[in-house]
Amino acid sequence: MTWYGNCTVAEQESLQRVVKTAQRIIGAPLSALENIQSQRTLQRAQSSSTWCDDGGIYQFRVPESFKHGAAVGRVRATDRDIGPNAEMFFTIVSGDGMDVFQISTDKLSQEGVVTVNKPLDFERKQSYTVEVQVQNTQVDPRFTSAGSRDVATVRISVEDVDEPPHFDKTWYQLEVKEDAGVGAAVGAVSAVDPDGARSPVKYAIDRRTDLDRIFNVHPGNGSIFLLRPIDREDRAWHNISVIASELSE
Ligand SMILES: [Ca+2]
Ligand SMILES: [Ca+2]
Ligand SMILES: [Ca+2]
Repeated sequence: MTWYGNCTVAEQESLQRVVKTAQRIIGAPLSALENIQSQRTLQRAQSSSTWCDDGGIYQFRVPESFKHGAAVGRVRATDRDIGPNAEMFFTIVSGDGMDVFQISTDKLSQEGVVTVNKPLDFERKQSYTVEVQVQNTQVDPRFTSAGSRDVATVRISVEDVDEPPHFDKTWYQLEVKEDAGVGAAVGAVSAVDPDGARSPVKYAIDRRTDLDRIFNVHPGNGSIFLLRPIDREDRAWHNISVIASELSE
């Protein structure tokens, strides 16, 4: 599921080091070296439109059930420097998944870790794109224009998960007169399968919450009715749970 690509970023510092070394060795004036450097920067800028090996695009897949904080994938940028000059950090700078996903930087591996930030729902949106920027944590201000940062596209496909039915309310308050006879309707509950298949739903009373078997529910339509006579003076409130489950083919 995780795709690793090799990307190139921030070779500017190493170039700077080469320039300085060259200056030391050949004693050339800095202006001439800066000229060479800017030419090389230009060449790099022209050739760096492909950030990652795979056309600058990362492709991740994530099940819609993944919650906040779950890792979706990692992006990696390479830097020819070592030590503090190679330290980088990743940010999401744009894209329709900007709020839905976050990126953090793994300090050990220097990789960007894309994680879920907001709930996913395959039935609502199946793919997102984000632009990820990587930059060095320590940047020489003379070289901020090019080479010290780069951007890659990350496409994230949301995968379908078979989800359980959802009730349209988290709780229902129903009323029934104490003189209602056995078989009288008390009310109804309703749950639907959020998946595209819209599998039929079957209802049942959680018998642990109705040990006296006073209520029953129609398995097909969620209507709740009395199985036994009730007496308000004996008991004014009954708290029962209804279980909705999916009928899979
Ligand atoms: Ca869903
Ligand atoms: Ca689903
Ligand atoms: Ca389902």
